[in-house]
Amino acid sequence: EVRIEDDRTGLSVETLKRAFADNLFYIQGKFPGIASKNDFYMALAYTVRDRLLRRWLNTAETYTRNASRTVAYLSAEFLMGPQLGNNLINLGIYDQVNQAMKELGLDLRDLLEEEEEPGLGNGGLGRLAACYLDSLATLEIPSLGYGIRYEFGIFEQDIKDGWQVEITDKWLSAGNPWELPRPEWSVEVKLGGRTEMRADEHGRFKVYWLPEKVVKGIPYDTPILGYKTNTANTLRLWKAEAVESFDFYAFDSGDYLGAVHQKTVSENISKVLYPNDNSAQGKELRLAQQIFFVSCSLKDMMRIMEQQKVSLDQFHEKFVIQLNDTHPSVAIPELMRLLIDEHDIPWEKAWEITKKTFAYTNHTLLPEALERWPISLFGKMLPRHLEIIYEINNRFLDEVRMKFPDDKDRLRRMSLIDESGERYVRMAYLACVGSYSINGVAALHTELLQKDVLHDFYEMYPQKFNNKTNGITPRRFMVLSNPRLCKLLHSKIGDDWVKNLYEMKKLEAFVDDPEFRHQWRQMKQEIKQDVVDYIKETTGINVNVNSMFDIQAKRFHEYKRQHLNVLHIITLYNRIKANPNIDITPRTFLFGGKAAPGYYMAKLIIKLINSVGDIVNRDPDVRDRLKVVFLKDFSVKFAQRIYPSADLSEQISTAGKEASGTGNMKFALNGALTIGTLDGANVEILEEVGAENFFLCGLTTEEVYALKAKGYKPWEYYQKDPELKLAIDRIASGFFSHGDPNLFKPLVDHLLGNDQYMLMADYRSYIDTQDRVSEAYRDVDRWVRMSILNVARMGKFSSDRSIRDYCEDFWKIQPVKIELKE
Ligand code: 26Y
Repeated sequence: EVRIEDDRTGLSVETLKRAFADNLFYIQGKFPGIASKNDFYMALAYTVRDRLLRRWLNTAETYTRNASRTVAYLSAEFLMGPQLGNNLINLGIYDQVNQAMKELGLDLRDLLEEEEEPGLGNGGLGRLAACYLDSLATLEIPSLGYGIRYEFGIFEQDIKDGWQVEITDKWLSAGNPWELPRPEWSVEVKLGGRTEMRADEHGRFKVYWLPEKVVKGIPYDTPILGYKTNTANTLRLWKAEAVESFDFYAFDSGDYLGAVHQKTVSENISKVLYPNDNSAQGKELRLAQQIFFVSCSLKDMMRIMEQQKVSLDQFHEKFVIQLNDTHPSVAIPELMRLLIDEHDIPWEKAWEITKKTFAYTNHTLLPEALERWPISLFGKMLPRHLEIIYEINNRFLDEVRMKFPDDKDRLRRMSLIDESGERYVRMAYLACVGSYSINGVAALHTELLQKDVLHDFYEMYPQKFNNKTNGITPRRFMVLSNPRLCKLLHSKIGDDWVKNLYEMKKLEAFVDDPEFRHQWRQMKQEIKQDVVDYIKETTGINVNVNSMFDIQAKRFHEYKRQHLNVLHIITLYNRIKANPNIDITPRTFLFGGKAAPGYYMAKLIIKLINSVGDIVNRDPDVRDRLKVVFLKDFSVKFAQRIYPSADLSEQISTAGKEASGTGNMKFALNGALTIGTLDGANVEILEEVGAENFFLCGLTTEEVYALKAKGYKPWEYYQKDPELKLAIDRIASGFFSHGDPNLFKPLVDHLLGNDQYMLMADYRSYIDTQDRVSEAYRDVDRWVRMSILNVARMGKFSSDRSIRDYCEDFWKIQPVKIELKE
């Protein structure tokens, strides 16, 4: 039988080869003899994109026809990672494409490596948004991701002389085959100026906003394919451009250069991702970014409603808007403004709609990460929004007075305006008042929000609060990133777990099978060998494949305590120096992660790791039993390579500081054991895998609070623990800094002075637990069992579970099946 396949949709190896050659010729304009690796990558990417477009259009058509209820996920960050491999997995054509490339003399893995990833996020929060898009599409939930198309994503990290150096991330320079610009859906956003009260054409008084500036937002759409479904949802990112007509004034007056300058100013809005995570800076451009993408997105939703003939009164029925932290929370006054000023809906009605539309996810307990905007800055850029916020606040404080009469202090505490010094708008409070749901991202985190950071709001609106423990997508963080483990799993339990991670439980049946355990260990060795080769290639460092891979990969922040890990390394080193023949479990310490460019202490910790590595890696006494490697430029692409190789996952934040963590889940799902504190989702991981399969250390949140309350004296711990004292003294003496005692002095002073994150208090417990880890690792059989049980019990941490919970608990959205049609 001869089957003729369409070159743009066919999935056979022959058709894929033909389509690939066609795209190389007609899109890239190259023949194989002169094509670069990037040309080949692009040709393949377009070949895959063609195969996705029908799903995408069928999905859009179905949603439009049904006017389906839709989640709009608003996020300033989407840390998507490379798209090609994920699309191959989700389309189910990885093997065919692999074969097609092989027959053309190309290596698919090389082409996958070629992709420049869109690093449009800092870390956890941005990556969570990306995992959620994957799950929404896989669960066939109508949804749109809305964000900013930053021209420069998170900086690239280089290490020079042990220090972090930042390089601009020009991710678009080779072109982006995954996006489609949609200029016909551009919108305009007003900024600055003033408001004025005037009568409209009917003689009614209305507020008019006379902006100083208007910028244009152009949407760029990226398809988000579900895993083995026909659903392809959309990620819509906004690029800022100048509005032509607005430059006319300048042209008229002959100020051509002035007009061109204005154009650059407008385009600056989507120029670069702010590289801070968990610390708000209150910068004007950042507020401009927020209102820009939020206003574009709300107007886009209104356009969609108009197209589907849904009345604006029904906004909250057509859309639920999930706010990914407070970064998009100016959507609350912006929706009010659009409804009241631009669509003549009365305040009460507009407020009812608004309150039923928004849901707010909080991602942090750190006070410095809570966004507050100085009133002066806010009013200058968003004069109308400030008026609306004042009105919301007046009405809200009346409500508080009703519920809690004669409680002046409560009013002061809860006001949306902080009036304790310079006046600020408190964005988290605005989000609480304007949303019908407020959630934390792990059970402990939600509990702490209710008890502490948002306690007053919990008393005011207890019914709004709920927990949604984070999750990760097993498609990217298992199927794509760990083919070896998947193959082994497939031979024992099939692959139902890809869509239902609880199915992983079936693995438990094999834990007593010695042959299976042997295969498990074999597999891990092979993965580690790949990483050993990679490290040799990129750093020149020789790593022992039999050593324990002890990995801490995450953003650098003092609360995450990478320096506690360093104190452990130094302690082991000191033990070797004191007794060179000591019997020690060989370890390789791997670090990865970026520090915010302005965060001095975090950068100093990176320098410390590299300095300790320089000494430890070269000391002949160590005899290769310890290695310290800093892997630069940690990214999604890199994460996928590194998670599968871990034996031990470091999750050692000060209890009460890490909202959830998601790296903890990625490591455990790939068979690493965790050493961790009772913080964030660690608590739930421990509960799932069992305390006997988890290395718990450190103070609990209550103990941290209690110790702070009674007066914490870090210096006493240092004095009382000889190993701790020796470790600190080594740093302070200049031993790791060519004899310079000043280099790490700020760090040492911090630790012995106030030690905000309580490393001194947790040191002993951490070291003792690490000693138990070392002991356990020597018992290969026991370790493998624990590893298997960790993987088997990770069902809860699929982002599919998280998204199902969101859908059922408060989004109230049902799946919509997509039929494939021409
Ligand atoms: C205000 C601005 C500077 C800012 C920018 C980025 C503030 C915070 C952030 C990012 C925060 C973040 O990534 N938080 C992490 O969110 C993850 C997903 O919920 C959690 O797992 C993780 O514990 C939390 O630190």
